Amino acid sequence: MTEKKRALITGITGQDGSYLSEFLLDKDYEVHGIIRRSSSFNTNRIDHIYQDPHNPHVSLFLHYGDLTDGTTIRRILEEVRPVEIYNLGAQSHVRVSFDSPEYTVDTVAMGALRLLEAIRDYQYRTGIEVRFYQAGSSEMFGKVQEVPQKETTPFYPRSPYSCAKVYAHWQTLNYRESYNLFACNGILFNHESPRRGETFVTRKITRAVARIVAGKQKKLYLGNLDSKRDWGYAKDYVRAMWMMLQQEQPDDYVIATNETHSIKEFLEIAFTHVNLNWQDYVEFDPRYLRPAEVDLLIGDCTKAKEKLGWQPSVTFTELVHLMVDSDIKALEKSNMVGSGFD
Ligand code: NAP
Ligand code: G4F
Repeated sequence: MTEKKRALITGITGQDGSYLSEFLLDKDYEVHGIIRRSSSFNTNRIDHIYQDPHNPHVSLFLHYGDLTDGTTIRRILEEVRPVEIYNLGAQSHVRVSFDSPEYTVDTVAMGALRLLEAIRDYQYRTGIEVRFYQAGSSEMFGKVQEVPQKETTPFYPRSPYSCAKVYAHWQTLNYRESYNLFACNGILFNHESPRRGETFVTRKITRAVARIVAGKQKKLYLGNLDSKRDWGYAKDYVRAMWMMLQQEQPDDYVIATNETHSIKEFLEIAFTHVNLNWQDYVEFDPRYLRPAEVDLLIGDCTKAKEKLGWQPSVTFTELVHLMVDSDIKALEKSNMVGSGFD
């Protein structure tokens, strides 16, 4: 019997980590994920794929660790011996990165460096060829230099988060060139899903729509409604991560839909879907403004289409509808079991 391919995922409990795990398990990988110790459960996005470690045929394993803790990362690498590593772990909220810049940079920039250093030593000592994926972001393009943004567009980061992502991007490229590491940067534009964190604008809106329909919320407080984003579906985007690591040569790719929409357009589609008018519910709260904003993101994913054969499968309207429908269903379900959270 041939051995299963082993993949290690940082950020496995996040939106992308959960979809990527499902994707890799379907492809018969043995999947290992790093989770943070938390005083309350933080595995709700992967509970449905959790496997009892006592089962001899288990193929999903969880390890306690943190990107700020290099010793543990090295130990996990030695134990797991992965051939593919996906670095998805991050303090990924742009607004929060202005409040906690040191922690954000430690996780996002230094975390990537710690991982790259550990891989360099591990690969050198064992001779195992590791393939590394770095979760880069369209936020790195920041202040508009060119539209649409592609792999060659200059970066102009506008937050502690995106400055840290730029650092991780260049280190990844540097390790590829210096140590012959098979390392790829994905430059992913915003991607959403029913598993999107509740404080990102899309999920905040779709969750509020569900709660307003159920009579549990009266107002939705938001910041800047004029910024524009290129929003895709997270399940499509994790497929692209895997595709990058299956190529003959490592490279960097923009993953996007080539469309851009404002927050107002998102609101319009989400509220109209339940026959409501968003202007009746949305109020401005300056708390949600950022010291510096990214006004316009729209990606050109021609390279990914041509070289990877990747393309998005869900349209903007379909994405908004599926998120609203999912939040309505989730709320109905939680009412049925009598959750005490409302
Ligand atoms: P997410 O839902 O916020 O998940 C982030 C993950 O990182 C969670 O598993 C979180 O653990 C973990 N994490 C946070 N701090 C950590 C630390 N110090 N050490 C180890 N793990 C830590 O993010 P996502 O949307 O899935 O995004 C995945 C990656 O892609 C991130 O790096 C993000 O910056 C990047 N990205 C996302 C998008 C997007 O639109 N979604 C676009 C471009 C790039 P807990 O569950 O315990 O908090
Ligand atoms: O949903 P957001 O917080 O996402 P943002 O800042 O675009 O970042 C996300 O996408 C990046 C890829 O481009 C990732 F790298 C990053 O990790 C994250 O996943 O905000 C989107 C827009 C912003 O312009 C923000 O100012 O929505 C605006 N907005 C308006 N009101 C709000 C709110 N954003 C949030 N989070 N909350 C609001 O109340």
